Amino acid sequence: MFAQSNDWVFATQPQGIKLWDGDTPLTGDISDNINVWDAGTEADEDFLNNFPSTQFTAPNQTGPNTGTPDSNTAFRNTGRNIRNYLTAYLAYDAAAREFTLTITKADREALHNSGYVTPGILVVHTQPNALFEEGAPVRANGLESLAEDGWLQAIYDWYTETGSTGALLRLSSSYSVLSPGVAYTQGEQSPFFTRGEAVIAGSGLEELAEDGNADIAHEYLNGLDGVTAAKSNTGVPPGESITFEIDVEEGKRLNFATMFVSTND
Ligand SMILES: [Ca+2]
Ligand SMILES: [Ca+2]
Ligand SMILES: [Ca+2]
Repeated sequence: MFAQSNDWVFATQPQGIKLWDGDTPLTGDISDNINVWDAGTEADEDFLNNFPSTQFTAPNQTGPNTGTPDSNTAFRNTGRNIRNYLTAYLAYDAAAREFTLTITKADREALHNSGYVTPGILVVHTQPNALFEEGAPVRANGLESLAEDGWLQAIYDWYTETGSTGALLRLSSSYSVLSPGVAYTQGEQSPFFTRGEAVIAGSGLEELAEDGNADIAHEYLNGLDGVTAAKSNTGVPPGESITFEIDVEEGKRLNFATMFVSTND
């Protein structure tokens, strides 16, 4: 959040910053990837020119989430020059395999509203709009209280919420449903697929991989000598689990397959 404002936040484009170009990490000044956004949750007062007259900016307001609703609820780019507010620098330590993001507040001492940069949240994701969608109202993910009050806990709790089995509910691959799956016992070699080779015709792997249909694979595997298969009839929503029961001969190996649903195959 840009304090002192009503609901301005500093953030990248909704799709985030691409950290890798092939094997090359992104490093250096990344300020141009960051915008000054209006969250669209609270009407702007004239905080840049007459801060003392504002009633609902943090910290002039009497409490959090206090102010007139924004007549434009779209999360939108103010078009302001980010370098008048902050600069951002990304470094990469190849030995430790760690990125470090350093945000430095601009020198605004000569300006009426010198402002400050509140605590913030950083997420790693594969989604196009992980934190917000440009042009749409903010979602109920805690971003409003970060934008209006510089309060971090709600958005942090939302992104780190876990399901009943401890898996993260948000972001990255944990967001995708897993299809009904098939579990099976085998000898040394998988009867279902061989790495580097085409899918076996009639094995049901194509239907499983593309459509989340485990029935054909289940029937195919149970028809093979020395293989026992079990299937689930339901998929797995984020944070939940499925259980297979399968009888295993001594010395056999266990294998399973399920579709990562938000993919082609
Ligand atoms: Ca606003
Ligand atoms: Ca306010
Ligand atoms: Ca509000």
